[in-house]
Amino acid sequence: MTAALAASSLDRRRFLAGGSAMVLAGLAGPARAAPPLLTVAPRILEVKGKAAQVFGLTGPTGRSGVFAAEGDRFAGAVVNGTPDPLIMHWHGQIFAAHDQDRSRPGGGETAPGAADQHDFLLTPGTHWMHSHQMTEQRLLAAPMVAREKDAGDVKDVVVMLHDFAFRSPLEILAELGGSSAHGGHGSHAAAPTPPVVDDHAGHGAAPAPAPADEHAGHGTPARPGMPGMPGMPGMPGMPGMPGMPGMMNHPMPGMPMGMGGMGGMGGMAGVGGMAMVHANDIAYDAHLANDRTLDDPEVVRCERGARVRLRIINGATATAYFIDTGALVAEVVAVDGSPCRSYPNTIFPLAQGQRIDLVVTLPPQGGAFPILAQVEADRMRTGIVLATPGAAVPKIEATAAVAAPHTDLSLDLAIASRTPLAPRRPDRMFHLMLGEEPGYRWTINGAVHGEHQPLEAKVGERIEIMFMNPTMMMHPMHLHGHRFQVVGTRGGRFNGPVRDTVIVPPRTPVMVAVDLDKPGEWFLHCHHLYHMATGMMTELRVT
Ligand SMILES: [Cu+2]
Repeated sequence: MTAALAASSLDRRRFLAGGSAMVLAGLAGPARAAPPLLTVAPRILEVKGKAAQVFGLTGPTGRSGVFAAEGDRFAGAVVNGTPDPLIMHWHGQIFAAHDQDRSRPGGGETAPGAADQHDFLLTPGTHWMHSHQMTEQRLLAAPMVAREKDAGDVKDVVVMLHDFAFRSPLEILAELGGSSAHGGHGSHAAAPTPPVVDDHAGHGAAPAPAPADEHAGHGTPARPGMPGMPGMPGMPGMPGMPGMPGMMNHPMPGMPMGMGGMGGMGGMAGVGGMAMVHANDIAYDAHLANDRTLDDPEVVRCERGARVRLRIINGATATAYFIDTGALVAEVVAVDGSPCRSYPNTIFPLAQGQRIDLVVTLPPQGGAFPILAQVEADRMRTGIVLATPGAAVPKIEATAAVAAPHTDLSLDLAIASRTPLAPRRPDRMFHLMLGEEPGYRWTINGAVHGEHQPLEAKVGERIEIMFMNPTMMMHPMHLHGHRFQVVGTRGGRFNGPVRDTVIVPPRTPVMVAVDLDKPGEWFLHCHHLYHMATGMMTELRVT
């Protein structure tokens, strides 16, 4: 069904009378009787047999998030039914004007119990919404999909991935040794009662000291294959050393793309006491696909021979996955909601914030086909199952036999956009050096958010941003309100996909190009929640 969401009352009646699954039905216009577009509220989710308090974003029909059609508008009220001020980000919604982006710098919180009005054209494709606060860890995220007019005769299956912990986000942050003082958006932990920290102001209230256990420090959750890293900055007992930046996070102006001869990437890279490339600095209790673990996965019944478009969203806060379609060869048709030239494979990296649309065809003989998401550099996984009617669904272990590799730019190098930027010289070039400082402080150009120097540019300009990452972790870098094209890496320029979130692997330069088409102050940040909360965020000011 395609209908403008700012629909006529006739349309609205039709939707309501028909019990349509259209999430946005009944939300057009100022009619007081109209139900909210979305209600954000606490809910109880059972994970591994244990109840947890998380959040849900529910439309009038009870469905999570938004599933609409190209041409529809996001028009109506978003109600904050949580006990904390709420800052929502419409991730991938490039038609949301600056003042519709509640996560803009200095932007608007919605008070508890209050309603927030929106009206913007939905961006076609697979996008999502999430809080720009620590509550994202508590599943305050949902799909925001506008089905493309040319999507064709495929069955849409939306898969939302999450990393899940019973601990509160502030407890996790304390384990890491970090403080959210520089997150810019407060640290509303929204912990179950009693709240861990009442920090609505969000400016400087440091969490409790890290418990002295094996999880303290950073990068060292006790996990097989991940040895402790003595001497690593940020270990317990190693206080912050202001004015004494670590040797590997010193801004190095003019550093060439080869990253100063630091050589090969990936694998173990211990160099003279430097840390090794690593991922997964938080020990999660579970990984979820559509709220479920592989103990009891969602089983989506599909006809034999059916064509299925998987719309997979990595809503995890600190985990990148590899999507594994197993026996089904998948055609990637879009990344981050932007169409790309079809590329077949069975394994696809997906970092925090990214989306991937994969088309698979079930065989005529039918069967059960797990679609898995395995944590990078680890064996843990989650997923759903596509199964034809009557097909038995086998038990799938939540731990794979072999650890996945680290994510890298390989997918971006393999696919090309269907909507690339026009050839043009950039008007401005920015170099952003990603950095890590002792005490779990993550920086851009040597500064945490709040001490940052905004990037300044003009409407109508083409800018290029070169990310350089001498740290030992991958950073999924996300720009609000825009799409960029991935255009360069160590090997030089290439014509990569159009995205809004790009993997910047350790010691690998990545360049993106953006056409600036609207004014505003737009965040540019790492989509690892705890990197963002401890400083890895800047802003792009477009005037
Ligand atoms: Cu990061």
